Amino acid sequence: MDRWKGKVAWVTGASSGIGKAIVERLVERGMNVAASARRLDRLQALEGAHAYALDVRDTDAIGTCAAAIAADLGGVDVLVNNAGLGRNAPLCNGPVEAWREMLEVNVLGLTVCTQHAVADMHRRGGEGHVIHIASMASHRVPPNSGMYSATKYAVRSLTEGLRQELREANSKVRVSAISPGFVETEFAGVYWADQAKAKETYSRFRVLDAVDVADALEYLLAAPPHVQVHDILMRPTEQRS
Ligand code: NJP
Repeated sequence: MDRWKGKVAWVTGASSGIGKAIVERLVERGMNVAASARRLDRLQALEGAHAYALDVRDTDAIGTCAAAIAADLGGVDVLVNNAGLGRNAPLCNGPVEAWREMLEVNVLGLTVCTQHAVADMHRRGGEGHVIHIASMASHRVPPNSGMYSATKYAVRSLTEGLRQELREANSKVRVSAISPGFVETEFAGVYWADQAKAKETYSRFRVLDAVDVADALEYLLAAPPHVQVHDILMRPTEQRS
């Protein structure tokens, strides 16, 4: 990890859960971290990170945020596309607005953040790394998750699509994904809009902690420049599906 010391990481969705754990880890490893999300107060409480209010559904605002990070910190070397959500929105009767939100955050927002960050990495001429927080739902469709899973299958395609474009351009920038199963965060509360159901989701067996995902991310970053790990699939040991 030493070669990333003093380099700039942009972590989206940094106000809770996996994003927050990743910010804390990268600050600990000496990176200069830009943390973005909508809840600015939460970001400002993250010690040692730089806070940027950003709703990734607003694609113009993503450009403004990327420009602010470049002005403040010099530009991005590592992008962690973590902002994401699921909603309980079945295909037969779910609200279109919930589908739209998942598509805009998990797919479109991630893609626009990537475009800005990769341009930055190339401008800076150095190594760069884009890491998408995907899901085990990128690899099989869990019950009642048709649209959420569709957005995460899209992330899988966007990982490989970007890898191909970067190869074509002889870029030194690497792209990787992490596909976790259940992780105890605010995710289930957002998904069910019901705290009792959220608690139940994480109490059936020992689920992953956000720091377990931060460990996987550190492995991706620490791998030598000639090693590009494509995707890390990780489940709680007791998870069946
Ligand atoms: O969930 P949570 P996780 N604009 O709810 C942000 C994937 N994953 O840490 O804007 C900008 O604690 C939100 O910030 P805020 C999952 O799909 C998880 O588990 O302030 N940011 C918050 O910081 C996602 O991609 C599990 O509300 C927006 C963050 O996203 C990633 O892990 C399993 C936003 C969500 O934090 C992190 O989620 C799996 C917007 N419009 C994949 N909307 C799991 N936890 O079990 C949301 O397979 N955010």
